[in-house]
Amino acid sequence: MGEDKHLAALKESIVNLDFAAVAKAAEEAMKSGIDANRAINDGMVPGMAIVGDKFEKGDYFLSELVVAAEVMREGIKVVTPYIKGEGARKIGKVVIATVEGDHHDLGKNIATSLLQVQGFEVIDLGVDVSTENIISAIKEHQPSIVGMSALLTLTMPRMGEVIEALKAINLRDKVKVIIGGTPITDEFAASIGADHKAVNALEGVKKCVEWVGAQERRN
Ligand code: B12
Repeated sequence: MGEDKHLAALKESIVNLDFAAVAKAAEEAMKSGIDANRAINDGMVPGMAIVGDKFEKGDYFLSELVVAAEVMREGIKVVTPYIKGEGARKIGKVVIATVEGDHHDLGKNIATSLLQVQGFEVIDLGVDVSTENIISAIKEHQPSIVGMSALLTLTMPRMGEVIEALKAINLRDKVKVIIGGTPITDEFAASIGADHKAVNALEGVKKCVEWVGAQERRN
């Protein structure tokens, strides 16, 4: 089977809400040597995008979104051990959260796994996390990077609130802020003063590695 066929099988298994098929497609993709990040970004994520379109058109209901998310989680579980990284060396600390009012966590969880594989210590605060709780975690853990995820246009402004709260307590210049999620644009990131908008989890994590590398060179 060619690479495209493996990616198509991953995509279809998510669209078809098929647990057995996603596990099989993920295992076969890994056996054939497909990069785990590619399996996620070019196989499973496009499948989720189709599920989203179906939901918008009324072909799928909320219950189907819930199942699709579980199917994708299953696929990610199979490919995660294949993600190549730095191993044991700890290179930095990241506090990560999905902002208040938002329960979408697949993207945040992928970013978390990739960060850990790259050697970051990740404090994952979970979903629906208030600005107050994000700020107190930053005060407690003193990370060099804060990652936030939002999938709803309604919850995106919470990211700006966190940045404003950081400024108010003079911590803004102590942390880099990276944000992600489908509705987030570069313009939005610039408008709230975030340091970076992740194109996808892999690109975002590369930016984090770059940041800590630059910091190490300065120290
Ligand atoms: C799965 C899903 C759900 C699941 C979520 C399950 C879960 N555990 O996450 C459930 C069923 C719970 C759900 C609920 C709802 N959903 Co929903 N959902 C989706 C769907 C289909 C896929 C989202 C997803 O997981 N994508 C895959 C992941 C991997 O992509 P991602 O999050 O963007 O992450 C990637 C990057 O953005 C990046 N990234 C993301 N975050 C971060 C953070 C950092 C730090 C970094 C570095 C990178 C990074 O990395 C990832 C991989 O590359 C989308 C449709 C879509 N096209 O996005 C709708 C969608 C987001 N949902 C939508 C809606 C409306 C809802 C509900 C309001 C529905 C309802 N009527 O109740 C509720 C809201 C619940 C809430 N309060 O949050 C709308 C949002 C519309 C809008 N513009 O606001 C969408 C767009 C569907 C649609 N087309 O209408 N949903």
